[in-house]
Amino acid sequence: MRHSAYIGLGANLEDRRGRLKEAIARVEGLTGCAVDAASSFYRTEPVGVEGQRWYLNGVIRVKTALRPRELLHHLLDIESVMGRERRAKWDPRVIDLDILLYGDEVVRESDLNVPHPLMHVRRFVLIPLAELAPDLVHPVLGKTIRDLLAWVPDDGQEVVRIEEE
Ligand code: A4P
Ligand code: MG
Repeated sequence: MRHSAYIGLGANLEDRRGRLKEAIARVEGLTGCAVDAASSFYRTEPVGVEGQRWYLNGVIRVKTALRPRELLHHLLDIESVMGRERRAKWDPRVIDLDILLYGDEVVRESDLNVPHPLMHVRRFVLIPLAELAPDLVHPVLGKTIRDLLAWVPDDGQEVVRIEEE
């Protein structure tokens, strides 16, 4: 498994914790992909949308032999078997799986953007990511995750770590 990638997980419909755990197990079950580390889960204030239920978010690190596009297709498959319906952009969702980082690679294509173009302004991404890799350097911005986090204002972006039961 040559590459290290970080995947952001989010859910804001029923049984959010169960959905995140199920998604992690499904990623672990992919051929050519092993889950190397998982962050805590966090209750997070919805960002960019009004009136939605709070999300549960987390981040995992995988070691993978899959190329970014192959990984994306597998993640989209997992979302769909888990019952995600795509209606409007940023609708509430049973599960959302985003490739945040894939090694130092930069991909800017219509259907695949890595690093995720909004990750550096989102506390619900940076806080769990900083748990796994505070000193990791963002390949485009050239700053560590810890530094990026220090610059993001926390108003409207409350993030609360939840304890494991
Ligand atoms: N796509 C492009 N780049 C990527 C990537 N790096 N990883 C394309 C995954 N997918 C990527 O995504 C639409 C298309 O994005 C995919 O088919 C893929 O080709 P989608 O998941 O269907 O649509 P979406 O989730 O509505 O859009 P997107 O851009 O994934 O939204 P985000 O960025 O996930 O934002 N607030 C809190 N607190 N927590 C959240 O998790 N999430 C969102 C959605 C808004 N507010 C939130 C949260
Ligand atoms: Mg998504």
